[in-house]
Amino acid sequence: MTSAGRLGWITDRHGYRYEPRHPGGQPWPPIPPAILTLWRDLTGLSRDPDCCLVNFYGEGAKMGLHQDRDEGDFSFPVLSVSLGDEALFRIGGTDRKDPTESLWLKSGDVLLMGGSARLAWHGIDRLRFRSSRLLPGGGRINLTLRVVEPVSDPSTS
Ligand code: MD6
Ligand code: FE
Repeated sequence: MTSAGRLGWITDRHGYRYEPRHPGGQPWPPIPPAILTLWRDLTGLSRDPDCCLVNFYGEGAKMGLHQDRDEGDFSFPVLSVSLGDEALFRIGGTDRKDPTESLWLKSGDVLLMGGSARLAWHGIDRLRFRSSRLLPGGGRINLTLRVVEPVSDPSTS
């Protein structure tokens, strides 16, 4: 796991949080322009994301059902970009007990979770390891773009 952008998602003995610096002390690298273009085109927002979270999934990796709720303003969507091996994505409703549906996310797929889906429970059940040739060693990279800080100036949203 790593990040790009103004804020990155880290964990240490104090728990999980967004921080302006990598644990090594350096600022996070900028979000690549092509990824920012994707965000602007797909969300139509003039507010850019604060964080591009980068997650690597190796063979057998999964991510349990969760909600993304560590950001300050849930009116902004989260945009996810899938790269590499196919992954079985499961999404339900805003209640953990809501029924879920599953779909395979392939390399290049984008998923925008906004509106009532912003707080939907979701996760990755499994990977089709080596189903893509994008990454030489196999695996999957998922990017999620998020606005982390609540906006005080309505003209920036
Ligand atoms: C993944 N994605 O696709 C996991 N979160 O690897 C997420 O957890 C996620 O795709 C928030 C919004 C969209 C997502
Ligand atoms: Fe998530």
